[in-house]
Amino acid sequence: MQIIINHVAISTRQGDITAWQGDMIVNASNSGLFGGGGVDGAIHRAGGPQIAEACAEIRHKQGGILPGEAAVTNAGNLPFLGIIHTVGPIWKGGAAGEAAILAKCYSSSLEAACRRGAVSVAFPNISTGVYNFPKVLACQTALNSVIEYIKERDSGGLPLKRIEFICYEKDNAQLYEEMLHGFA
Ligand code: AR6
Repeated sequence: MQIIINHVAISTRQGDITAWQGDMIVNASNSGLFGGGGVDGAIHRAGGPQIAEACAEIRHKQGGILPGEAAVTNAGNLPFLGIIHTVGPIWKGGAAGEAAILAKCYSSSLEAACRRGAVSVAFPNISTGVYNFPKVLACQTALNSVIEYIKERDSGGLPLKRIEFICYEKDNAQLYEEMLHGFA
């Protein structure tokens, strides 16, 4: 499923984000950029120790990143221009501003991608694993945030041409298909 907004193609597919082909991928990291399980573990395993070394540098320089923020490292052995590490909110019931923080993860990551001149970027389903964010709300929040970001910008000045949501799990893949249809 693909929609085009302001000359940017937005699509979704099921798969492993480390095998994606494009300029930059986003990692669902933690505030210390320590590496962990889930998609974070998969990216560090596939990219090798250079990514963890770059994460350590950021940690030493600025003490990590806050939920909603993004930081860029090299991609190690992976064939990307870089990895955009963002930190999603831990779901605490919804009254702690979790949706706004999740929306900011997507906009901060797009901002970082644009700063590096990326033409294409792939997102995992941030916070929907061990951080336990409800999947339907996460999908709505992700799509709304990305679409708002693109609509607010002049497409002539936007390097991005392709944004893809890579869903590891089947239920998320179906959810993104359905919700993208709603925007078509
Ligand atoms: N490609 C794409 N998506 C994946 C992959 C993969 N290879 N592997 C898992 N996912 P999670 P969070 C999906 O738990 O909830 C880490 O330990 C997964 O199915 O990776 O943001 C960090 O260090 C789910 O839909 O991230 C943090 O401590 C989505 O990625 C913490 O987990 C996110 O699940 C962050 O938790």
